[in-house]
Amino acid sequence: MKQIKTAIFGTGFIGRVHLDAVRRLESVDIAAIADTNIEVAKRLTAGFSIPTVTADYRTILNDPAIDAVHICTPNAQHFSIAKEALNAGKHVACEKPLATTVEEAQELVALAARKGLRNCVCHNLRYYPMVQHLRAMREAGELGEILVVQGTYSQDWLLYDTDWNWRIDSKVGGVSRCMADIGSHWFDMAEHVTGLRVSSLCADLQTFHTVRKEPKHAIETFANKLLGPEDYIERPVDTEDFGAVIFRMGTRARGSVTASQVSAGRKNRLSIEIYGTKASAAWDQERPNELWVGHRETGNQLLLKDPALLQPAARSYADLPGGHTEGYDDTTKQMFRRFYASIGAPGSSPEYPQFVDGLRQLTILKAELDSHRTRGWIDVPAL
Ligand code: SOE
Repeated sequence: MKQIKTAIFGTGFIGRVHLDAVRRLESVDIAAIADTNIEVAKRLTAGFSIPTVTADYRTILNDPAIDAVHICTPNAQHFSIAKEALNAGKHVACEKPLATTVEEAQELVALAARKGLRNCVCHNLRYYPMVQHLRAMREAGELGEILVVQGTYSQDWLLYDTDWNWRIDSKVGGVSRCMADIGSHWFDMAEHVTGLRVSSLCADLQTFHTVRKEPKHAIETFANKLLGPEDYIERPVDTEDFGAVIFRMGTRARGSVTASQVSAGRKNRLSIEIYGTKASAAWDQERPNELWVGHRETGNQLLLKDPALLQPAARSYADLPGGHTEGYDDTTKQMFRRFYASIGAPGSSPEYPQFVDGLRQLTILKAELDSHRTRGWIDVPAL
């Protein structure tokens, strides 16, 4: 198979995750890295023998040898860079949220289709092996009809008013923070696993810190815990710390979820519980290799990840034998493996979240923002 040449734009927390994931794929070479902070980019790539490291991503887009690009910049730049990349004929893997508005996302979906280019939006959390097992259990009818879907996505890294990150600034991160950043992962997983669509919702959002102290110098995502009080400037905040959503999935299924970036002790807890007419199942990202299955008439089960015991449809998402933990990094590897396989196999069906899934999440997000503003229920259009 042809060796695919790719590039990564942005070298923050998630750019490094992409770099690690792509380096684990045999058919792909990382040929270039771009970051406006060239020193950070050089530090990251030192020792990796990546031929091009530049502050200007456009020089990479102009290079005909590059087949694909990864967009790992702050959210507000996703739309314009993805548009330029597609127009330059590159396949695109873009971090979520795909854009900051529904209209932008629609334009990207249409452009990618017109150009016939592969497009991926990074809802990687679908690809934990036990999440795929849960999906396959539901497809096999083991849960029965789904009645209730509930959960949370809770983090604590923005609990204090001294906690800062570019996502807090709506001009850089977009008008929504908590719901766009982590609520979108939860809804993507809920729809992916249940096969149902959120049809209407009612949301309540809250900004606990309407003023935060921004560090005088740029810091890495999650690295805010290391600074002292003297290092800050006060800034007004217009993005939410928390959201609660109740929702309907069609005529019968009902659900609720909270997303929070101010929940002490919860580091990255995406938890989802699905209650069906035959059985229930619950999964927690902080214990990703376990799946709880609940029964009415017999004892409950705690399943441990073991490829030999997974549903056949879930097996290819586990690369290691039972007892060998697979985690967050592995989900991105699984996603990009399928993205690059599709580039090497024109005409094949994509087995990863595409721009249309990014558009879906922006549609749900818009409904959440409208609902919060109007204090009422909002219908979520089907795509
Ligand atoms: C920060 O909240 C963040 O890094 C998100 O941007 C990711 O998508 C999520 O996986 C972990 O938390």
